[in-house]
Amino acid sequence: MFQIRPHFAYEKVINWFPGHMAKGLRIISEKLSSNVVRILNYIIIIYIPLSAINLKFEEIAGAKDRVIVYNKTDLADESVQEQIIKSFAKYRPNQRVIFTSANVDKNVKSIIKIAAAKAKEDSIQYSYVTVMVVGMPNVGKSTLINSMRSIGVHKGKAARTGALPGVTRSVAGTVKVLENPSVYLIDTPGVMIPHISDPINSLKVALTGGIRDHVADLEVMADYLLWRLNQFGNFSYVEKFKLPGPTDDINILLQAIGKRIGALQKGGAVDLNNSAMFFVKQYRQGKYGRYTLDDVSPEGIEAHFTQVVDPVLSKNQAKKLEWAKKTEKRLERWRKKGLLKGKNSFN
Ligand SMILES: Nc1nc2c(ncn2[C@@H]2O[C@H](COP(=O)(O)OP(=O)(O)OP(=O)(O)O)[C@@H](O)[C@H]2O)c(=O)[nH]1
Ligand SMILES: [Mg+2]
Repeated sequence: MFQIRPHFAYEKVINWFPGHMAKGLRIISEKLSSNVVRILNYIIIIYIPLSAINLKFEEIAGAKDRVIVYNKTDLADESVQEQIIKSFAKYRPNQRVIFTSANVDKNVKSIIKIAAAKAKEDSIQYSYVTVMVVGMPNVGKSTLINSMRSIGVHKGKAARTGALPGVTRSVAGTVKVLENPSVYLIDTPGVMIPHISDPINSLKVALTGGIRDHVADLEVMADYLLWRLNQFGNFSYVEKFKLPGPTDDINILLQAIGKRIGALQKGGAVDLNNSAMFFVKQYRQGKYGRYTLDDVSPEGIEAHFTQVVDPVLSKNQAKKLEWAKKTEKRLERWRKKGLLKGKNSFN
């Protein structure tokens, strides 16, 4: 009889942090700490609304005014939006949350309005506002910039986009998306969580296209996808690939996919990697319905904020304070020894 595995066993963490991300993160941090950037547009892909929160951005953004944009709403379960709004109202009351489908310009105008309001609010000091767009790879940052530009100043594409993660390689120059008041955007390379700790979270990021496929294992991604579809009671793959019934065995499904699409090796054996890629790609295009892979029940979201996000942020905050104290003590010692003249400068 068909039975679903009670747990998905996966121990390996998929890490992907090429050099351009480290460099990008450093430049993002520098620009945020200067006064160049006044709003942070933080894009999160909606079908992993919690796993795609990169705490590195939270850490470096500090108190900077920010808009949380949940993009690709066309691919996720819409009922999740209400729960996300409620949770942000509770745990992050100062952060605005917007839901978009940047590829079809849906709800993008509201982000331009927020930026324009900020520029007007600060008009005595500034006559423009610069918004930096950050987020994990492949969430739609560059697409959103093009969409804002098309809506705001009716101009064509300024940023390169693509279906693979890692298309934008460096922090770009400013792109004007509105006149009077002037609103400028800065595109940035997608940055993965530097040391992702939960193997399943890393698998979800890979499955939803945040990690290059060659870094992750496509057959494991396909297996996880099958397991989740079975959990959701979505057995549409049975008819699609002419199986006798639902299965919890990825090998059975990949064999059927390979035969159906002709993904065969020289001797006639099924090419499992190509079959897995086909299955995963179809999922990314929304061909298996609109599912959200994180636990977005009120308890699930609460656990994420209180047990994952807040402890990491307060730990980092504590580290920064400790470091500042140590530096102050060291400076004091040097001052006493007469090595420092004014507050911080050497003799
Ligand atoms: N279905 C859907 N696809 C989208 C949406 N927004 C962007 N995309 C697609 O997602 C892919 C990635 O978009 P990009 O704008 O290049 O993503 P990015 O965040 O700039 O990616 P990196 O530069 O690699 O970090 C492209 O194929 C876009 O067409 C959306 O709202 N819905
Ligand atoms: Mg990009």
